[in-house]
Amino acid sequence: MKEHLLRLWPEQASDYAVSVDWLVIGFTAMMVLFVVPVFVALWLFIWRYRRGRKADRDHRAQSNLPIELTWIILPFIGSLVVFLFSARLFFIARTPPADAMEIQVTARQWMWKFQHPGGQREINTVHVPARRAVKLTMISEDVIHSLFFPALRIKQDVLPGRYSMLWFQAEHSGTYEAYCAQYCGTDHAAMLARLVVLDPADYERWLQANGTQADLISQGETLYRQFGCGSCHGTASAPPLEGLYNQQVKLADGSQVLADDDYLRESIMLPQQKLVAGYAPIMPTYSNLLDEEAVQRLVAYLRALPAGPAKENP
Ligand code: HEC
Ligand SMILES: [Cu+2]
Repeated sequence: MKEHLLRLWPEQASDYAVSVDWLVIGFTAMMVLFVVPVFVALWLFIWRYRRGRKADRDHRAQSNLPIELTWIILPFIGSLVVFLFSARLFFIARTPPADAMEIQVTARQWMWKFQHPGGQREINTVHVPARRAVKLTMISEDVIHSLFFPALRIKQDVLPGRYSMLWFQAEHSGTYEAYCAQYCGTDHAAMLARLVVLDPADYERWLQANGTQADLISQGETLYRQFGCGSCHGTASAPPLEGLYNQQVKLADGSQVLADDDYLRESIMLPQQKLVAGYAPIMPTYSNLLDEEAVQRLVAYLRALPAGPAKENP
């Protein structure tokens, strides 16, 4: 961690953080350029036309086209540059690379829980590899929280009932702070977490040392068996789940939805909410049997189910 003469900013742990800082600096500089001439002119006129001063107050309309064009066009271009730069950053922040490593995050009063693809679980600390895109799929078990990584310059609300996403690629190994940035009750201020960025080899070692019996997908498979999902799915009374992920689903009310993470989650937690066309509303509600972490495992399992041989109704 570098020492700075003047620590105005938190450390920069990613290239994205560097870009965000340039945006802030550039925008501030532009605002100074806009504001300083206005205030200089303001004080000049206040001085020149103060009461009692014998100044020429004969105001004839004049115009100077080149000057007017300059003060319209230059700020316009400047604003456009800032807009394009920030639009680009926004776009980057909303589009995780397809090969990003996915970590599941569950927030609750007042802690952060993390699940790795290999099944490793952590509370209030998350280990990630450096120089690798990491995508966080986040949900809350109670109220709205917000996960904020100052060193990465990213922050996102974590909502109950719906997944939200953050992604980043940390460049330097180190330990960075994370905060809950949404007031969420008595111990909100203590809802802190640590982001530990490890060099890829160290991360592999960490995974090994914290290895689990089963990765997230097989943990999901176990739940699938435990909760008897297969007693209906796999028979004619329930839709097949193989290859369902990212497909369009026809609903009983005639509409269509994309079977994304949120849809899979909702289908398990509140199956009557969106009924699949052609099936009876017999699926039990699992919202009081499964917590969000278990649902994340089930969703990971359902996503991994390969599209089986096109099944005719047996
Ligand atoms: C009693 C039978 C039954 C059980 C048990 C059951 N389901 Fe279902 N499931 C259904 C039926 C019927 C539908 C279609 C109607 C609907 O959407 O509710 C369905 C729909 C779904 C869908 C949406 C499918 C689609 O094509 O869009 C998912 C996902 C799902 N179930 C997952 C599960 C999981 C995971 C479990 C176990 C935790 C489970 N189900 C247990 C009967 C069941
Ligand atoms: Cu919180």
